[in-house]
Amino acid sequence: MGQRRLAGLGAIAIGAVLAMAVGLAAQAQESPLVMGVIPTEGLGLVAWEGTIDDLAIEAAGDGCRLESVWATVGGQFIGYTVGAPDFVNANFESRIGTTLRASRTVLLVCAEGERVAPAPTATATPSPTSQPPGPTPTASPTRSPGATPAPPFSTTPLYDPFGPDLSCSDFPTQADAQILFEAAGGPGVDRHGLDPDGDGIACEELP
Ligand SMILES: [Ca+2]
Repeated sequence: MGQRRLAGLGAIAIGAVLAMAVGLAAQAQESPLVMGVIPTEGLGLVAWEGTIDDLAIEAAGDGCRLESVWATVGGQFIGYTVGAPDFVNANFESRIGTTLRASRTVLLVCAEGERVAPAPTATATPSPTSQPPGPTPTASPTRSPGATPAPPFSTTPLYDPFGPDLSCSDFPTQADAQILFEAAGGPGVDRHGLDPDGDGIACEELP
């Protein structure tokens, strides 16, 4: 009688274990976290199928800044310190490797009191579009104190408007001829014959 009841309980227990195993197997297909819960800080015991780097990313997504991963080999704890130089983790890498198997349960250590905000995308990398600040634009050159501004357009005739007769060839530019032309009475009076066609513009041929 008593033995039968025990047997019944044993069957239930075995059934529960089987159900857990099936559940874990189903979980294993969906998530690299095969068993356990990643803590936000302190210790956690998990079975992870994948690399330690991926585990660190997953942990960061859960609010854990992963400090180290510990596993036992031959009854001895061997640690992998995340982010440490290769030589620090050489023992772990040579005996376990950086890719964990679901069959191996590892101990996680999340940084205490430095809970990181769960990142929406754990693989977020610095934006490639962010560029270092470019050279600051150089200050616009200031006019040196000694530099005199270009003189305003002069309206002073090069010659005496009422002096000796002039021709277009006496002027370097049309503007110079025009000034004298107007000073001498142009366009009403073309004293020097600078506007033979009478359109009011002296010496069109000049530059
Ligand atoms: Ca003319």
